[in-house]
Amino acid sequence: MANVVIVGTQWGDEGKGKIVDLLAEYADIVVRFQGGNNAGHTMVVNGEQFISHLVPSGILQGRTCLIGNGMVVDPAVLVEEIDYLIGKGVRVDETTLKISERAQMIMPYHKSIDLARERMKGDKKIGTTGRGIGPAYEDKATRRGIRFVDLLDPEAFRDKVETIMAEKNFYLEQFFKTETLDPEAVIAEYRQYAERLAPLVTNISVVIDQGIRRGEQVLFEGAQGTHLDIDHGTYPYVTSSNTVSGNACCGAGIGPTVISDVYGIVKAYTTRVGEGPFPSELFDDIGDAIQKKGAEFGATTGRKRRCGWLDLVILRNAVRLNGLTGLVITKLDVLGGLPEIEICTAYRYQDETFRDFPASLKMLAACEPVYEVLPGWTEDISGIRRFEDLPENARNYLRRIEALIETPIKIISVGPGRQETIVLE
Ligand code: 2SA
Ligand code: GDP
Ligand code: MG
Repeated sequence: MANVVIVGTQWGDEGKGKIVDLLAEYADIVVRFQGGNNAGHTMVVNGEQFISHLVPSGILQGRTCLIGNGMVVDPAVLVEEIDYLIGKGVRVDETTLKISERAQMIMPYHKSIDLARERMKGDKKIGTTGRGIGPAYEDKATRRGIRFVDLLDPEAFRDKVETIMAEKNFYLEQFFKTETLDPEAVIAEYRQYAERLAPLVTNISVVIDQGIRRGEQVLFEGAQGTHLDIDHGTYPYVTSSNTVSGNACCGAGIGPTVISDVYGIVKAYTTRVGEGPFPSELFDDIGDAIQKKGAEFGATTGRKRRCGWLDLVILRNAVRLNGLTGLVITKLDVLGGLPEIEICTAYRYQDETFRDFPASLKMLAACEPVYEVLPGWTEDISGIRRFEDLPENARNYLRRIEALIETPIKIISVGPGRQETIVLE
C-alpha cells in the first residue's frame, strides 16, 4: 500500500471507520484532516465495538495517529475519548496519538451558538450535530480561533479567551437570548485539558514528512462525506469543512505529490442524517427495512438515518471531485432478501435528463430519480470472503456499479467486523 486518502462518497457514515481500521494494518501513520467530533467512526474487532469521534481509526492497530491542523477539536471530548479507549485496553499515549499545534479548539461558546442557531431556525434548521463545528470553523476563517499552540501558553490563552468571550457573551445574551458563559470558568476548565494534552501537541506536518522520508505509509482518514463538503455538497445543508480528498493536503500539512491513491467508500445504498435534499430517499417499507437491517442510527447523536437507493449521480460526482482510484462497497449484506434492487442512474428535471449533480436546491427538490432495476438475492452473504462465492445477482449488482461509474471496486464489506471483508486483486 502507498499513501492513500479515504473519503466518504455520499452523505457520511459509509463505513470509513471500519475500512480505515482494516487498511491501517498496512500503514504506519493514520491522520484525520478535517471535521471534529461531529464524526462517529465505528470499528468492530472480535465482536467488540469501538466508536471514535476524534482519534483516528488506526488506533486499534497501534499506529501513529495524528489529529490534523484542519480539524476542530473539543478538548473535553478528546480527553473523554482517550479515557474510553484506554478503558477498553487500547494503547493511547504520546507515541500513538499526536495533536497538531495548529488545530483549532472548540470552545463552550461554539456549542452554545450552534444549538441556539438551530433552535432559532426552526424548520429551516440544518440538522447539525450540535457539537459547535460550524461556529468553530467560522472563528477560524475570521481569525479569532484559539489553537492548541495557544493552550500551551497560559497568558496568550487568557488574553484570547477574554477578548473573544466579551463578544460571544454579547451575542448569546442580546441576540440568541440564551445563557452567557463565565470566562474564568472556561479558563480554569481548559487549564486541566492543557495539563493532560500538552505532551501530545506537536507539528504533525513534520511528523508525517519524517515518516515518509523513512519509507513509512500514511493513511488519510476523511470524515463526513463528499456531499457534505462546504464547497461541493448540498449547500447550505453541509458541514463546515472540505470533506473531499484535496483537503487531505491542507488539513494535514502535506503536498499533493505525496498522495498515490484515493479510495471512495460507498455504502451499497444511500443514507443521510440531518436535513437537506436526498433525491433517491425511500419513504416506504423498503426504506424502513433497510434502516432497521442496516441499524442506521447516527454514531454521534443516535438520530435515525434517512435511507434510499444507491445514487450514481452523486457517485459520479464523488469520483470526479475526489479523483477516486478505487471504490470500497460497504454494507452489501444489508441488501440481502430484497426481491429487487434499484440504482438511480440519472435525474429527470422538466423533461430533461441530468447525469451531473445540480447546484440549485430548488432544482434538486424537483428532480425525479431515473432507476434501473436489478434482481436481488436471498442468501446471507456475511460469511463470504471471496468475490466468486457471492450470489450471482450480488456480483451483477457490483459489476453494474463499476461499469456505470467507470471506477474499479477494490474491497467489499459484508458485515461490521474487521474480518467480514472481501479484498479484490
Ligand atoms: P455539523 O454538526 O455542523 O457538522 O452538521 C452539519 C451537517 O453535517 C451532517 N453530519 C453528519 N452526517 C453524517 N454523519 C455524521 N456523523 C455522525 C454519525 C452523525 C450523527 O457518524 O452518524 O450521529 O448524527 C455527521 N456529522 C455531521 C449533519 O447531520 C448535518 O446535516
Ligand atoms: P463512518 O462514519 O463512515 O465511519 O460510518 P459509521 O461508523 O458512522 O456507520 C457505519 C455503520 O455500519 C457502523 O455501525 C458500522 O459498524 C457498520 N458497518 C460498516 N460496514 C458494514 C458492513 O459491511 N455491513 C454491516 N452490516 N454493517 C457495517
Ligand atoms: Mg459516522
